[in-house]
Amino acid sequence: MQKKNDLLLRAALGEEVERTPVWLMRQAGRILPQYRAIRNKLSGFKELVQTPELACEVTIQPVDELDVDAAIIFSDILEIPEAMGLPYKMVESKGPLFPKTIQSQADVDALKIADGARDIGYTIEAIRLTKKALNGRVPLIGFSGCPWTLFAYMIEGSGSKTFSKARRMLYQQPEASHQLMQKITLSILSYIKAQVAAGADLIQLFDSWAGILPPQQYAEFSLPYIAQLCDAMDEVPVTVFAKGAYFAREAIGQLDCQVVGLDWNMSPSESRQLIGNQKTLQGNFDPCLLYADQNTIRKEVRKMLEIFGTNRYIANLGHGVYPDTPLDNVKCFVDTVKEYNFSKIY
Ligand code: 1CP
Repeated sequence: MQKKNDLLLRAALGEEVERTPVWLMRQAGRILPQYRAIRNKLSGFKELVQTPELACEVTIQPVDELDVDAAIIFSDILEIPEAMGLPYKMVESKGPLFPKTIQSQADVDALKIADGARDIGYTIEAIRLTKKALNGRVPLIGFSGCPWTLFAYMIEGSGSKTFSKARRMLYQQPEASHQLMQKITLSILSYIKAQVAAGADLIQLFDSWAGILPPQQYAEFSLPYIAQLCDAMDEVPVTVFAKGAYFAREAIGQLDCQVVGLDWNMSPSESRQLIGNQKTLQGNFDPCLLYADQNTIRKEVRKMLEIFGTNRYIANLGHGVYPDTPLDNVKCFVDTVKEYNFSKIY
């Protein structure tokens, strides 16, 4: 039997590890030819998400191909808005689109609180299948978008550079905004609890659009809801990745989570100082550096590992890997982390 790899979980909990665990955000996806082969046979992205056997297969592909220390379940953050009553389409090479959006108190009232196990049962089933297929090989990460990031898509209706409609809503209808945030939070909670019950070993919360809010609004409309989620999740470690929220690092350090994700704009040493020693840090290699030559990649990875140190650290990128990144460079990133000589710095 293969040896159980629980490096990620031990690092998340602050236990000693023989080497730094490594995985990549968006590792299951278009960087892998195996993924593209499956994807091209289907009607679209949603068919892949909603077919548990296929979602399981593409979740395991990067574990086989890249030998990373974790799998992340293949799904999307937009399953929750859909489960609450706002269906989306994934438009090829453009991104998500919600034909109906939330604009008023009446729209908020009409949404339901999702029941994760029932309404997103296909991903819960995919977790069950993946957990069984992995058989302890590496931990399985479950995930959700954070309330603010889901709110942003539900108001805006699609991706956006500014999310100005979503931000406008916070100023014009603060009460309805809080009510929506609360409904989203309860939906997320039901969903991540179901993920854990199905076998997820760690939950990562993505606040991908954290960085577009002013600090005060982030403190009012995002953090309290993330805090509710962290407070209610004591079964497994939780990672909070708030992209661009450099201004909120101190407050994120106070959340009841075990891991804080950093993007590539955040300095490791400054982040450690602001967040404190009680959290594991995750990140924060610039995904664009993976377009550089491999000597540069190796040099920069070692630099990153030296700065973060061996304690309470998980190696990753500062955001998702870009789909056209050369696969050999992704492998170079993973292998350099795994080959790094710990003894040198003891
Ligand atoms: O063509 C394709 O196959 C679709 C591309 C794709 C993929 C592979 C989308 C559309 N979603 C996913 C999977 C996905 N999404 C995962 C799978 C597991 C893994 O990481 O390997 C995860 C964790 C997500 C999460 C997600 N979806 C986030 C949060 C993380 C982040 O990158 O910030 C966000 C913001 C989304 C929305 C989304 N889904 C897809 C796209 C193109 C977008 C971004 C839309 C925009 O521009 O705002």
